[in-house]
Amino acid sequence: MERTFIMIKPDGVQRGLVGEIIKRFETKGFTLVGLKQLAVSRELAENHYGVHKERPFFGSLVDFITSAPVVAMVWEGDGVVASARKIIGATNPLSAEPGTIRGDFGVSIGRNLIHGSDAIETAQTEIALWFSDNELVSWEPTITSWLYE
Ligand code: DAT
Ligand code: MG
Repeated sequence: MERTFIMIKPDGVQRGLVGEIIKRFETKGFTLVGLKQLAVSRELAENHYGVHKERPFFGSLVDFITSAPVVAMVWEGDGVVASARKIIGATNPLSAEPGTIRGDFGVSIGRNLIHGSDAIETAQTEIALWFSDNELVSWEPTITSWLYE
């Protein structure tokens, strides 16, 4: 079953949006298989955002992500990687559609509340970076037959 890595960034935690954000993935019908709050080390932040190393915003992005706790999660379900990106919305919250997390709760690109893996391969790399195997719980919700035909 497909899995994706989702992280509520420091602004989402500080603004008390953890429950609201989790609720959106939960009520959609995805399954939570990993969840933890953590203070992110510089090393982990630089690794996670390594693809943006040469971008002018890299330093401030790493500063931001390490500035306060984040909530890291792994969600599972058919098509969860692409669907989660839709639930999250466009990178710039001012361009993100209403009804998306960034569209409903954000106003600036450097405070866009949440990260979601952008492809299945990226998700696998990010899950391995943020979670050890024994932190992930495989389980099948009893309501599965009411979600999938
Ligand atoms: P996304 O988080 O939608 O996958 P991304 O991978 O292009 O977006 O960029 C990672 C994060 O970097 C993004 O969530 C916020 C920050 N960022 C991206 N572009 C930026 C910019 N032009 N100015 C400031 N921060 C930016
Ligand atoms: Mg990205």
